[in-house]
Amino acid sequence: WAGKRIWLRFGAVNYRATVWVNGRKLTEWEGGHLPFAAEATSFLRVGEENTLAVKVNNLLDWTTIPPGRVVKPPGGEKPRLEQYFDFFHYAGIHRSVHLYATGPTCLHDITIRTRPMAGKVLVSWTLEHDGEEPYRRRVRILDHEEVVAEVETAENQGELAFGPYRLWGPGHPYLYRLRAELLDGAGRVLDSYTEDFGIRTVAVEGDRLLLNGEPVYLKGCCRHEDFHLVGRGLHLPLIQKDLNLLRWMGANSFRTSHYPYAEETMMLADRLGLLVIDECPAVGLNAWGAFPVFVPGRVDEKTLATHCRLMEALYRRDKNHPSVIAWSVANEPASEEEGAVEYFTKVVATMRSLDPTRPVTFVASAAAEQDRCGHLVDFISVNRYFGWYTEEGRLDLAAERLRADLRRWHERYGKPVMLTEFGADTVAGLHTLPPQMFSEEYQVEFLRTYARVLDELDFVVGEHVWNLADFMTNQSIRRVVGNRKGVFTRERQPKMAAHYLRERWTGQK
Ligand code: BDP
Repeated sequence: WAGKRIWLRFGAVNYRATVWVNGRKLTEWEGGHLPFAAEATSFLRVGEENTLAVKVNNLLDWTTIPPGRVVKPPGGEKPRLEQYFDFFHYAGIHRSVHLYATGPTCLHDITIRTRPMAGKVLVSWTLEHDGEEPYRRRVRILDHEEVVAEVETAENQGELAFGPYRLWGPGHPYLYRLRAELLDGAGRVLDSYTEDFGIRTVAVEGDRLLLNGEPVYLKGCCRHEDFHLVGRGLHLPLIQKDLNLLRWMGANSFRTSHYPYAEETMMLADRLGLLVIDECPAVGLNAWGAFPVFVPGRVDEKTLATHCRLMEALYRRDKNHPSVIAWSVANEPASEEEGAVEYFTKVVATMRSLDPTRPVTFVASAAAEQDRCGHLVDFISVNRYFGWYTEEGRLDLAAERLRADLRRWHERYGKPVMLTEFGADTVAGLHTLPPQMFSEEYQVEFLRTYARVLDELDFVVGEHVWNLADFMTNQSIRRVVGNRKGVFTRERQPKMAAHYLRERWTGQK
């Protein structure tokens, strides 16, 4: 470590973090699910014991993403945190903390974009570095150990071409590697980094979502980072287990509801060929309207700035993953409100200026005729609970409502529609005939009913069941120890619905 630059990197701390090294403040960060790093060289004493202290604060307010607020009840009761989302608000250091060393000149970031053409692919790359100006950069593309393209240049960006090449996609998750090196005048390597990438295109055309030019239908479940033994703490076997369960059911995709997942999840999705709608942590915007983030004529600039900053952090972290096929900029914002248009015009524009290569969506809960923001996005995403929160127990009515509702979205915007959530709370082991709410039979009938409707509508481009597994929430009369809409239990054992989905999805194209 001696003579090197030493850095500290936190994978995620929920929600605010202040970091001290040997009693001196090193850095602070706000945003619960994304990484941050700082150089600690001058704070550390190499070869001695050092003290690292982290203060974590999970309070939310109207400028945080997600928003929330501390309510002080009259009469001297303890203040409590009011949250506008349906998952347990775990506080703490949720992901790995790394201490690492670099030379004085080091790579900070790599951006890789691919443009597949007939017979060859163009790979454009951009490097960011820190410290002294290196003499040259060497960039190589590796297919396993074989170098298929190489350049040495004084520039921080360039393009490499090679061919033939293999496309990335579900069923053929072929990955290449780009190795970037910073060189000094004598050709010595000052720093190097190797990043995986895949070659694939994604586009929206008419009523279709296209992957590598072919229509793709998204089948899968939303998840939560949640497990009875570790809460939201990073647990690598759980990530492997969850993605294996998705594949066991024949799923090809998931959404990172309602916040960015661990980087390891994204890496595994690349390797397994799963498609990901990558969601930023903006859940519950304007939900209760007590301190609205947007009202006609006024948008809370501080919230908007946090929102855009976190989307940029998400983009920077996840931009090179072939698995990421779309960005979701929010879950269930009040898109029916007039102020939402100004707010989301800015949010979507920010995302597009960062990344012109991927479709952008937000996940709606409003009725199609009331929504005001669908024109801003590339495809429509909607969450629906007919037959659960409304039309309770009436799956015949639920089917009618769903059909009419999805048609209205399509008629209104003429864009593909994705059903991003649908599900029914189910207590594992509870059986009823005829099927009644909360029973395993009802969950299967609920999913089957929705599937029938979706299969009739050719503008629907995917279905994500809510949820892969049961997860913890705050206590409420609506929750039987957490949200039970999992098709697996919180311990990851299947309910009947998991077998039903496996039958549906493995039998489908
Ligand atoms: C949806 C939310 C999701 C909830 C789900 C439910 O997007 O976070 O957990 O409802 O109520 O509206 O189960």
